[in-house]
Amino acid sequence: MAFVLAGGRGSRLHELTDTRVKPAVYFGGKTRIIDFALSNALNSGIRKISVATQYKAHSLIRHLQRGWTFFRAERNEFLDILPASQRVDEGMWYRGTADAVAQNIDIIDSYDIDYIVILAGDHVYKMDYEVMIAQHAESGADVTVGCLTVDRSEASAFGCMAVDGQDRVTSFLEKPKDPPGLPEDPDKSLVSMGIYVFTWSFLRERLIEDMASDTSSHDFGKDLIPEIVAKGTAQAHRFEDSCVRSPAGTPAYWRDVGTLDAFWKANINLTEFAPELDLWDRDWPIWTYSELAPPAKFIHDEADRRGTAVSSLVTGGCIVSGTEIRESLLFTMCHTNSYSSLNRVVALPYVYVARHARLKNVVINRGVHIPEGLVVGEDPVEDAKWFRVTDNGVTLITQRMLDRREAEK
Ligand code: ADQ
Ligand code: ADP
Repeated sequence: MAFVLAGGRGSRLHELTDTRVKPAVYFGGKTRIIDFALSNALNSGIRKISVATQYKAHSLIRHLQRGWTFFRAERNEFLDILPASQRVDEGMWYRGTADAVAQNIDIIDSYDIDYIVILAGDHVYKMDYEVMIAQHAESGADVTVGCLTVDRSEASAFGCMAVDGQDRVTSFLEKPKDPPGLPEDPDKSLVSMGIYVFTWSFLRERLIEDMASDTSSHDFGKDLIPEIVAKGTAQAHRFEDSCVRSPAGTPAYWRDVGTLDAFWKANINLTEFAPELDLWDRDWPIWTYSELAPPAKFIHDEADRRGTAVSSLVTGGCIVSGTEIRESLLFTMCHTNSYSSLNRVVALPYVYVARHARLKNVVINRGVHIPEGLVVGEDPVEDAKWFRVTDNGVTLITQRMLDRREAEK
């Protein structure tokens, strides 16, 4: 089975996660971030999936209920939503990632499984978990940890690992201030993807011990994994061996879109001539709940201004009327009007852009109404008075920010 952790907030996305948890944040035009982990599981042949939720889960649960209905109960297939519901003790929410699994031990027992894959619901990548599970079963390790190589300058956000010649994990440091480099390349570090395969009987025992501990923070990365590594029974699995490359031969793609800059960039990258993440691969589809919508429409206005979108992704239900759109991504049901231009804009569903707006390097939250004549992306000091502007010059616009601006102007 796959157990997907989807309870943490994702605070570095700021107002994008004010009302929804990070796994429920939209990504790529039609999908949400959690769809990648769930689709990987489904495409890997896993038909028993649980999703643990906690923080601001309504949007996520609604998405799963509407869209994730691909399972046949008759064959004992399911997607089970497991909200923190004080099952073990009154007043006790999920205290950490390991506790989110521990509080559901009886439910997992009832699934009658041998192996469990623990996944985070907040990364964008394509991976065949079957390869990793097979490696785990063959090696006889207590846990197999998915890992990849990143620049050492970024590694302090991760669990950093060292391995021996057989890829047995010899050390694991959760988010160290000064991450160790690779022996063969000191500028790179080997880090945990937060993906673990356990033999259930082993994990079950460890979780019961961990639940009773007063000193543990009940977290995989902080507590369980370092302990197992110290015993010498943890094995590394390399993402390169199981990542789904489409087209074949392209670099292994994995992104934590946890900051506004990373979120904006990964979405805008999809508009490139040959994006590193191929959403068009029919062999590894990203399943989702898709809103019923008519085709996107591009129209000339009455003054014969052309509605155009070049190097862009425009989703169903959009109306581009007399607007010039470049290198942008419009999610479902956006509507833009004459004399406006959008340049490197990520517009979530149901964004409305009135006339004479000029927007550049912007993320617009769902349902926002951009007022007539709004200019963003040309004067960062003015933008920062009303909106959230990142160090890299990406601006996030929400309706609340616009309402405040309207009230104070
Ligand atoms: P983090 O990225 O810090 O480190 P963490 O905050 O533990 O990840 O969250 C992992 C997943 O669990 C996320 O999907 C989150 O939504 C979910 N989650 C967090 N708290 C939860 C709770 N109380 N209940 C339910 N779900 C919860 C981890 C590892 C690192 C590794 C990185 C890779 O600890 O070692 O390098 O992931 O991103
Ligand atoms: P989604 O993320 O599914 O597109 P919305 O952006 O419309 O949905 O809302 C995200 C979540 O915030 C939903 O759970 C919704 O119920 C909740 N929500 C939306 N507007 C408000 C509001 N004004 N006050 C409180 N909660 C809200």
